[in-house]
Amino acid sequence: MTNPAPAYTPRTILITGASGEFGAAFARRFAAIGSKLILTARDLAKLKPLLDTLSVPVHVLTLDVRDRKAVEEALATLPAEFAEIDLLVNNAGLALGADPAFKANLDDWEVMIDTNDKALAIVTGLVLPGMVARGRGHIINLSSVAGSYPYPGGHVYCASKAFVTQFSLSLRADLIGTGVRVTSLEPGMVQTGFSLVRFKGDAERAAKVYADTVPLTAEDVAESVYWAATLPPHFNVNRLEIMPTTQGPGGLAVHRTPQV
Ligand code: 8X3
Repeated sequence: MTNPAPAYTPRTILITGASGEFGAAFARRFAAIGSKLILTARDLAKLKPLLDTLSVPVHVLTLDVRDRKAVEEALATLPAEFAEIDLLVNNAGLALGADPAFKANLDDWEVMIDTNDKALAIVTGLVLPGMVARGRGHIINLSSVAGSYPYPGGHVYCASKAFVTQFSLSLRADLIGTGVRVTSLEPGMVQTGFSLVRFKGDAERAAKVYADTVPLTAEDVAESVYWAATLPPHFNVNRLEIMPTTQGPGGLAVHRTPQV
């Protein structure tokens, strides 16, 4: 059985952080419906395996999304056939460290804020005017359940994702009547290299996060992005929170001091 054509097909899609597992899964999902792809990655070599599998037109931007000047130049000089971005997937982001805030590495905090928030806002700010001028477009921001549910060791990562969600919702307020859609996508546990990055290469610690349970996969998240992006243009998904069935909120902690 062939899949029915989606109600809406974004023709040109910009995906940031495309060399990671999320980015690759998103790229493949949209390549399957023939969308043209603009992919950003810091390291071209890491993007190569994905590029080898794609049979749609692809424009690669080898840059760090935290480098505002590089992003400005790259977006201002897109080839004509890629210049009209229908869908921006702000995917670049990371968690670094999970120690308590009072033991955290401040460099990690800066990198998370610069990548998850500053870069996401700048890329959005650069792409939005064109979308508004064309009267169509969609921005899907990769937030997280961490933006809604704080947890020990989450501090700046959780806060950075709360920014993404609130930024997305605020954009909706400004974009009413423009035809431009915005979605905050908020996944829970997904088995990717996320934890290996968070724990700085400690594979044993990273593996424990996913041990003895059934996490979501990057393809599951890609399916959510695809769903929101291919709905008919009158239908906006404001927030989409997804989790594995094996995950749920853990409640509030109470410190108790035994009375003597
Ligand atoms: C990733 C989800 O729960 O590891 O954003 O913070 S969680």
